[in-house]
Amino acid sequence: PQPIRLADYRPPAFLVDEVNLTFDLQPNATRVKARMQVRRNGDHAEALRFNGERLKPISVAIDGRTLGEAERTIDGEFLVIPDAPDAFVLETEVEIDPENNKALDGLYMSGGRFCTQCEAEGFRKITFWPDRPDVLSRFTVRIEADKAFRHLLSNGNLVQSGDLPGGRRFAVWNDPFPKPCYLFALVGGELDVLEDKLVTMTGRTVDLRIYVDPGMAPRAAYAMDALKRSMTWDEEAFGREYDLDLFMIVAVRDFNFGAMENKGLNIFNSSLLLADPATATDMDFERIESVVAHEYFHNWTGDRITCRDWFQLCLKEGLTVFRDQSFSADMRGHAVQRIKDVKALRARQFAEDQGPLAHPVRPSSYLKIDNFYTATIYEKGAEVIRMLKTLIGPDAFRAGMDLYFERWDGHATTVEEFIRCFAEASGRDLTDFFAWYEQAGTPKVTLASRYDEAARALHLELTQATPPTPGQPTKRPLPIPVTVGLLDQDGRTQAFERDGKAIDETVIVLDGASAKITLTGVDRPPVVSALRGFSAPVRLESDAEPKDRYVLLAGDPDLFNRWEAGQELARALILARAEGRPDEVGEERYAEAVGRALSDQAAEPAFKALLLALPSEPDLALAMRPADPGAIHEAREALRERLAVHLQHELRRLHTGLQDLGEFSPDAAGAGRRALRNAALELLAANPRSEIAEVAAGHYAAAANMTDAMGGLNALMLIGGEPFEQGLTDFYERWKSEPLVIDKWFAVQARDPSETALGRVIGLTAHPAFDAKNPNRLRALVSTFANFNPARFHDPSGAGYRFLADQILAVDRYNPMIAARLIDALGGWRRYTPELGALMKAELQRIVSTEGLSKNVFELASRALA
Ligand code: HT7
Ligand code: ZN
Repeated sequence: PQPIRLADYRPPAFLVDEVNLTFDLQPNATRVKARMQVRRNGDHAEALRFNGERLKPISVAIDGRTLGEAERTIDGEFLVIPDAPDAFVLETEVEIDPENNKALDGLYMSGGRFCTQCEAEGFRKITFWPDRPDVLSRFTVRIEADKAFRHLLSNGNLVQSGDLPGGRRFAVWNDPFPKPCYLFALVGGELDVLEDKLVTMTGRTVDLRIYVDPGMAPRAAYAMDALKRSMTWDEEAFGREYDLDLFMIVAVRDFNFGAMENKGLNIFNSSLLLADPATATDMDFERIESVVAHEYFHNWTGDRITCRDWFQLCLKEGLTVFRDQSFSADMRGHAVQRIKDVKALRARQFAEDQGPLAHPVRPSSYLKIDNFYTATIYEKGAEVIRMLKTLIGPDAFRAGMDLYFERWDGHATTVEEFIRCFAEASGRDLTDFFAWYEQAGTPKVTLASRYDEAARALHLELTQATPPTPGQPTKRPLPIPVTVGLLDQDGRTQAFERDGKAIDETVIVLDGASAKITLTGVDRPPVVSALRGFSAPVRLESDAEPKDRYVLLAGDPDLFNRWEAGQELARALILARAEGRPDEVGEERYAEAVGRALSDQAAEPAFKALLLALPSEPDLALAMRPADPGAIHEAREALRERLAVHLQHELRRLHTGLQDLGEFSPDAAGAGRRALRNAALELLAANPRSEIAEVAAGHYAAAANMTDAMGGLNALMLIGGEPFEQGLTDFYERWKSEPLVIDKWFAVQARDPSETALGRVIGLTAHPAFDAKNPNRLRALVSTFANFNPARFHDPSGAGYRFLADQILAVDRYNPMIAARLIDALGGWRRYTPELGALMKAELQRIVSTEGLSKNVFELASRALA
């Protein structure tokens, strides 16, 4: 297959200004008629080539005249009309089979309902169309279906609806805003609806509707609340008002991704929409809040202003993640949110950057764009915007955003044009900054410091280097904002001077390979707190000693760095043990420091819960060369046991004292208390004393909400044996009719690090409740096992890898997008011990040599081997 390259971009040869679509919905034979106003774009004589995949053509007509076979051809995945006029009406009719569409891309059926997913290239599976984001059209959509499909929905405003003869219904929708076809949506089925209203900043009333499975409307209440808060926040933070009179969200059970921002009709994976305290955990509530916000924010950053081509994906995704992270920080607390965002970035994006699939935030070629919905585009894309704000300041940033909205509203544009708005608004030359979009890899920043007591000066030397990534052997320096503050040896904030001004904190911009900076007025020997708030997506290596990190852990006013100091100490302890090196940090001292942090009355429970969690095994594997997951697991468990024994009284006190007595609230304060209580229990589970099993079983049995039930079941899983088996049986019996809860039941077993877990996971693929065609269920078992159970996935026999490869090959036959997402776990094979790496590589080779492989899986597996 030939790659698509950014350098080959050409404007579309034909545009479609208006389209009338008519859907006659039938599960196995849906008819789609399209009546398009088409015009030639520019002075050229090219043939018209519209995309079309898996379509059964019925007819093609131009200006009312049906074209004969010789006048139009179906060339592979294109409808080709060699002699099209300059402006004309093109009418097509095709037939499609939604019920047998298990790729969940285009028009398909989920739970007996029709629904669509068109990003990135699904619309071509619905009708012939120039399926690219720079063709913007006004859509009018008529839907006809059997009356059993009571709700017939599409984008925009409802123009008309009613009954038809023969027990059928119809609805006509018009969307006044021109949009690319990837934002088209249609839903047809029997649904319940939760309704509300919101008055916007200019006093307009918007109707809000969330459509869900019958009986589930009460579980949409939290999503509705999150939606209203998002709409108001976007007005306050970015001056953006909603533009239609109606905003709809539909929940579906079978969905390849989290959610989709179709104009005025968002479609959500039900796991990211439905929640009540009995069935959803605090983490579910938190994710629902952030995804509802994310999809809503796309209305301006994605829908009103869209991407010129798919290489510009970060233009909408990185920016919208930045916006949803800012929203969540305002809702739930800045420090805790930042720590969670950075944990996710390191777990997913840093790992991507260290492997064969490393790519820039704006890639320059691809085979299947579906493979590029990556952590680099999303999370690193958001980090780049965060740095931009740090570099030019909040006022110039807001002015740049205002300019972007004003200049590009209603258009498809590029990252260059986006950055140009900030250059103009700030008066700064951002040419060098652009390299953040074009260069892959995580820069390593080294910091060396020297204190001159006599001169009261601190000399800092910063250097940067980015390791080579596939296709980019040499790297240039990037502008890296490094936020720095100073403490004294007693942990008190220490003021200093820079350019003659007294300050507590400063941003040093490292924009060459190295830089030397002197901070003056430093009265006492300092402890340097660098990269505060994780001011850039880099790996920082400083010459700080363990004693400095203890000072930071005890009292850095920058809570991100306070947490980071604890993580670095723990990482050093675990890796020293895993690699058989002497411990320079002191397990006892570390345990005491954590104990002191836990009893700090001023710190929030949510923050303490984060402090208590040791770096994850995948995180540790990134820091060990070659990585030995078995040794990491044992070393981490040893430290957990040490902490559990050392802190047992404090942990028991927290576990008892934080019990929820009042009514459940999903807010940050309530969630923080539960997080700390469950983190205490998780650590207690590492204490080998048997009575812990009783505490965990009691916790599970007494749980009044899903967060605590899962906290209890998780602790029982870590303890293992009969109490865990009893918990699993009880949980299944209680929740077997709730698919989203049963996903959790599969996932907790997939995370079990005990030796019998792989056999159990393989056995679960034959469980009557396992359905590999449902992406949520498949992810719960297979993806959780491969990505979150390193000790068992990396079994020295290679059986874990074989299991994953078998699953990938089986799923690829009907859902290539989901199969391709599973490749990641094998992609980092070069980072592991030679024995493990060889076994992983062998499975990748088995995958690429399989006949009939999809482009999606072929692209990722072959790049992983290259
Ligand atoms: N923009 C949406 C991306 C998406 C998607 C991409 C590929 C295949 C299926 C998909 N479903 C949704 C989601 C978002 O980032 O908001
Ligand atoms: Zn998005």
